[in-house]
Amino acid sequence: MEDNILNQELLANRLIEEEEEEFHHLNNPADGIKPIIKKYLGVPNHADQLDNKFFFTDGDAKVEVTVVTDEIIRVRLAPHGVFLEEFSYAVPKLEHKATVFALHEDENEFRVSTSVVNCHIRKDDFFISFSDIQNHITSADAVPMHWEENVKFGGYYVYCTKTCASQESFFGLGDKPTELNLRGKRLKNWNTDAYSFAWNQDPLYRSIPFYISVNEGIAHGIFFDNTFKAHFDFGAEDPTKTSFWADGGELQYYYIHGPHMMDVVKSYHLLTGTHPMPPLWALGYHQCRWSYYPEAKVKKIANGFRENKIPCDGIYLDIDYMDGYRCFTWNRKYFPDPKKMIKELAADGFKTVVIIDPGIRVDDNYSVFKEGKENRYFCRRCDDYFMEGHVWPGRCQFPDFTNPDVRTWWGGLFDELVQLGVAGVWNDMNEPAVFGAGTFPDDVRHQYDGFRGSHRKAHNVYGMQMVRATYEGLRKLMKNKRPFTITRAGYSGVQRYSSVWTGDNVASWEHLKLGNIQMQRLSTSGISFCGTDIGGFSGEPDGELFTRWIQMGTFSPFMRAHSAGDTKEREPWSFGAPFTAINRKFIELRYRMLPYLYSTFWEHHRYGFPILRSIVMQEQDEISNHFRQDEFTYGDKILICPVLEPGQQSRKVYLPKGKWYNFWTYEMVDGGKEVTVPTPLETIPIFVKAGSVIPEYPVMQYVGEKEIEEVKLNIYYSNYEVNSFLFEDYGETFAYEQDIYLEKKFVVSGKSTVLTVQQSMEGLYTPRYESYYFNVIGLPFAPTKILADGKDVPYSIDENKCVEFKFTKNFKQIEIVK
Ligand code: MIG
Repeated sequence: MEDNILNQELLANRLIEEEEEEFHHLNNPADGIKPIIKKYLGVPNHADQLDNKFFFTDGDAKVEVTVVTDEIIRVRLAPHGVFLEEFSYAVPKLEHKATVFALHEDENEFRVSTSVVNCHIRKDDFFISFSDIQNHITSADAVPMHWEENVKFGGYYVYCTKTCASQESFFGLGDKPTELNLRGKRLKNWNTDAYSFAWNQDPLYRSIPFYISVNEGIAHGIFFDNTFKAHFDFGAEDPTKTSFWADGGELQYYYIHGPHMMDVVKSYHLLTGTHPMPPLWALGYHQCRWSYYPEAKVKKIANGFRENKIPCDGIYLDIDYMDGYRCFTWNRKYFPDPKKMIKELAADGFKTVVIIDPGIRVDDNYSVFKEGKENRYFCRRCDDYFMEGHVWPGRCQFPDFTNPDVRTWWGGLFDELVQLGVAGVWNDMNEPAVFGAGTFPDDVRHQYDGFRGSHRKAHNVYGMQMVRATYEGLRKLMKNKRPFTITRAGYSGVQRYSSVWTGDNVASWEHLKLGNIQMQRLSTSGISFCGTDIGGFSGEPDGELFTRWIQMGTFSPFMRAHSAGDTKEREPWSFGAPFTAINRKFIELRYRMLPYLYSTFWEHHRYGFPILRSIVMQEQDEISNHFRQDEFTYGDKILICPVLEPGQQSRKVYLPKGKWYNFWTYEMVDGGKEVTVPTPLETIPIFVKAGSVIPEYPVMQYVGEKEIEEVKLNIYYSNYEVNSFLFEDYGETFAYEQDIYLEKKFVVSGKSTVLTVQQSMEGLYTPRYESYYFNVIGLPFAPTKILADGKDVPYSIDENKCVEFKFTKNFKQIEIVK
């Protein structure tokens, strides 16, 4: 290609020379055709303001600085002064929410300020930096923004290089299978089907161009909203520099101020959205395999759960349920009457989830292909040929999910599946994956919601738009019921449409560790509803590894066991004693903690909190915490440390500052240090923050198995005041969007002679149960009486010194008195 350009250039020059001899033209057009090689911003000589946007120019290139909120400032670069049209799949609506902001100018700089941050544009060299109101610089260009012409495709490679401080740490970036702290790494975003991926393999399935820096105890985020192949260097090439760049598109990034990592994550969610509330059952246990078929096998697995008394809600049909892998069809030999089967499964509490891939078999007798062909819904190459490639069904064409008409059509295709009773859809292979070639060639064209582009621009959003079409279709078809969706590929904002799993991992201890990191990282990167294939997709776990994985999975926001087709049976009872009993105990624990997880999900959905929180997110000031990646909290109150080594009988666990209770022994421990915890196979370290109220359901074999008659409230004594929340609603409708839900707040505060618990609530929903069963843990005194809303209530004390009693769910205040 390069040679070609040179030849053309030479040829053009020669022609011009020949012409010039005869006509003596004034100018030499060949001057204009030299590609631009690494051009840097010059000196800003001018500033303009239009509402919340500020423009700076060096006479040719333009930079736009937009005040989005008090904490968020967006920077864009137009190499020749013309910005691309504003459009983003990640940020559906850019609402301007800053109250006060202004432009200042002095002899050294222009400065755009909000009440929280300053964006400095240096007059000498166009360096852009950010500082907080104490004038502490948090992010600064190391060289001016620059670009290089892309001769083959047009447009520019765009680059931003910032300084990297000696102790700066980096987090985020989605599913990268490497250490939690990304310092010293160079990584790439290009969605890739990465079967049996390895530690440090890059890229994987998702592209989340968002990272958080923590330096000198202050966090900020950079969201580089660019869908092209993008690169990040966190001090890898040069320890003093952090860079991000892309093979095309616009240099456009959001600076998101902290100062806490949690603030950054919340602001990132403000831009890109959160997960909708899932149906409550989707927070239960899911069982998957490639594949359970025929029908008798599916039933056998389902019965296995009920017989073994192991709770389970979701059961999956992988690609073999289809007729020749044609999406939206059934293999009638294996599944003669899907409606009947799904109904019977549902009667036993199982929700059926089916896989749907993007490849549509080229087959004129297949209605989906015919419709897509007639309506020109499939992707085409640069010369208008259809994009064809091999995947499971054989030769396939692929819907252009970046076209809104295609999305609507696709969404409608789920009609029959919904009528059959399917409760959820699993979108796989949507990187998109193509056998042999890996993915589509670059020249494939996409409609891109009217903003047109090649596959270079659409590749990283293809999967997200597929699951968006799926989700939006299901949402319409299921009326007021919440659909469940799961996707492999995604881009920033995919959380608005789907849960994700980490793809084709391996049954190894290394992958258990990786999965733990990946889930924390996804949670930090906007994708809270995530999980790994429990047990490892390929390879064979032994009973110990499988059980350790179930234990970790109990605290994954999404909990599903999955395995490849060529592996041995892999259900929670497949490994015999003592594993089955331990697996059961943990899956039961998952169900007991459902109201806690559901409330945590609400905090995510409504307020933008991540579900899993790494230690660094809680105590970023302490540099040693930047390297902790085993422990995390599950919501705000429960600390988990999975056991990640075989044969491990005890392990060290770091507890953040404050008081904690060992979940198993009720022993109280002071945090802010590491403690050694025994880890026999039956347990993993679980600690509960003092002062917490942890709501608990009775064990059920599936969500909705029985009417909840009483909710247990586990109250952990503390001598300082602590708030806890409980969210309740119908669990499967969108009534919550009409504000039909209940938010309860509990305030626990203890003294040496009394523990008080207050409850307040807000909302329009009324749960059906009438009473709470209280279980008070860690009381430092023997009670003489318990007053509930002023009335004496009887109580008992069990062998662990826990105080138990019952009272109405509408209580306002409980006092437990010495
Ligand atoms: O080429 O549908 O990651 O979960 O079981 C393999 C079969 C296709 C890859 C997915 C895996 C799924 C499998 N799929």
